[in-house]
Amino acid sequence: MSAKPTDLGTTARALVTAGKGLLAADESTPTIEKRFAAVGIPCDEESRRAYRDLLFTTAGMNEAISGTILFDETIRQETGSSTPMAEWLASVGIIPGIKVDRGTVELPRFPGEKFTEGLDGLRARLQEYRGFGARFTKWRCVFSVGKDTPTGPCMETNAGGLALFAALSQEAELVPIVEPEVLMDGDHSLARAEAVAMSVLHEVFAALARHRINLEGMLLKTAMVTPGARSPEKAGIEEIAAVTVRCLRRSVPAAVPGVVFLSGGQGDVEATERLNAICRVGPTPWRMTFSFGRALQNDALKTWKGSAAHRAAAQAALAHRARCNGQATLGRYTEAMDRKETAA
Ligand code: 5MM
Repeated sequence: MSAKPTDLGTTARALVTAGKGLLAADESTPTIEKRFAAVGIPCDEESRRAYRDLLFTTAGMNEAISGTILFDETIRQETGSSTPMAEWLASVGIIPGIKVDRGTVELPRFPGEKFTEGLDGLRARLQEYRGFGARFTKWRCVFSVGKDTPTGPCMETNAGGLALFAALSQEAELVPIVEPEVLMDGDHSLARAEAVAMSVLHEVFAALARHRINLEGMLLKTAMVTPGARSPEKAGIEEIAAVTVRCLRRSVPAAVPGVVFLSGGQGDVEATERLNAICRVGPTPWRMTFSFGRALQNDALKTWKGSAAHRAAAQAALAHRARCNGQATLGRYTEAMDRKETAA
């Protein structure tokens, strides 16, 4: 066997090390602008740099964070101590990665459905990112759940894009994180969410197989299976955990080393509790962990408010959330961990 698959596999497995997960800090400029605006922080290149610097230099982060996903602008920036961001992360034992898709656009003739752009010129960009020290990549596509959606063409188009992205990443010796996100928006039931997630995953893994993807050298990033955010149906934590794991067992090949969850707009503690329950369900062939954006950063961002005076408190908030989620991956999170923090 050639050295390449082993190297990819080593990185992929390191990203899902027991007790650790990923920090998704790959918000594109329009997205981070929205997040900053919600808490009154002006958005410019320096405020974005200062915020990512705050996140990445949080002491002890490497105890619960195995890897961090960066955005194109961030991988070109430096920490306050003039160290390139990816180099800094690697120096504290956190694997740097990069979001390489260029966002979603309307799928022509399929109103309301999207496809993800970014394949043009990707081969050259991957070489550049490797030069910056990236060891993995991420590509996200989105599916909304409606009466007649996602449609077959939407699933096929996006699955094809994910497969080409994964193939180009592996060719560049970067571990692809394949993220077909089924959105939580909508009033659909838990059963419908599971059926859609299964169809999407079947389509994606069929495309990955056709494109000869090395499954041992990739990760899947997916949403937990929940009823739609506006659904009258309320599912309990244990039910969500059982359905999520059942859906994944029926769809994700055993050769994939890890499944990492996005938070998708769930509450911070809610996301931790559900992850904890998922990780307690029972043996699965792949490790499961978090790759949260909002559910890790919400508190830190609200605390920081763009002021250097609040930097240490914001870092403490991030470290706390990361610790809780790290414990959740071991099924050891308890509500008391969050009570203690509130009391402190
Ligand atoms: C951090 O948000 C990422 C998407 O950013 P853009 O929409 O600006 O491209 C996203 O891919 C993220 O990595 C995952 O969806 C996880 O984030 P959440 O907040 O859902 O945990």
